[in-house]
Amino acid sequence: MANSKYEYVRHFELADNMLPNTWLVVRIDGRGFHRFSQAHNFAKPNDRRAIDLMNRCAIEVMKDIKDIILAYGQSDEYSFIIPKSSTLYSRRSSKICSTIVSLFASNYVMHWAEYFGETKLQYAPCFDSRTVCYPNDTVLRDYLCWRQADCHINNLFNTTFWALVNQGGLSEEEAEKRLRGTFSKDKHEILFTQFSINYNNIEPIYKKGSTIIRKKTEVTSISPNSGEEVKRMKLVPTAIYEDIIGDAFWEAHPELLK
Ligand code: DGT
Ligand code: MG
Ligand code: MG
Repeated sequence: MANSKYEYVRHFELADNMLPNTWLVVRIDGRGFHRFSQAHNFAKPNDRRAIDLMNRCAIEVMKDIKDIILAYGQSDEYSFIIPKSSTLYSRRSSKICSTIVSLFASNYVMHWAEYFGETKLQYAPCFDSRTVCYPNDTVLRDYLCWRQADCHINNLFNTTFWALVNQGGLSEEEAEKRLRGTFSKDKHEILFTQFSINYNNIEPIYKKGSTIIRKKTEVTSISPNSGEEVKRMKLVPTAIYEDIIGDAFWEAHPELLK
């Protein structure tokens, strides 16, 4: 078909291909989740249903978009890591991040009731997204360290804050004031001496956030021909709650940075 006289408008679209041979990271973040968490009565400081739903969405995204090798999530955010060698959508930034965030949000709505049961979804949740490229393995690891350290700092603060309010009888303003200027060790101390909480014993999912990797897993399916059970090994996106700042995680998964 001949080009229409209107087709020149195509040239107003700018190319946004990300640099070759760099790590691509797509981070999505819930829009206004301060309000969203209140509207849906999220437990404080952490709502396990909300975390499990976020993890489920990330797993569904990874099942669909095979280029993603790892995802890391905490609070209302998730980061998806795409390797240097990937040519996904010709590395077009907006194509990649809009596809990932849209898939994530639709899964969030689709699976909401499985995690929240009788608590009805009050309004449509929304997530923003961005694509960033990182030039080498060190910067990529530093990026993930930054997000996990953020999880740790916020979780320690929130755990102490809500202990002071819920168990210590302080108002939110008083708790805020009590914690102003305190260091990590002071919060550990408050938790331990005032509330007999040993922060080290808090579940790793809250302290470390969630990392999704493709784990070799035995899966059973029914052969369409024979009707018999067939067992085979498959790479299945699976949530783990480990430290990803130290070297141990990366040494245990050398395939990630190869
Ligand atoms: P934004 O991202 O600029 O649109 O604004 P927000 O409100 O989403 O703020 P953000 O992303 O900095 O912080 C995440 C909010 O979500 C924060 O207010 C705490 C809340 N949130 C996330 N997970 C939980 C949870 O498990 N329990 C509770 N109670 N709140 C949570
Ligand atoms: Mg947010
Ligand atoms: Mg956030």
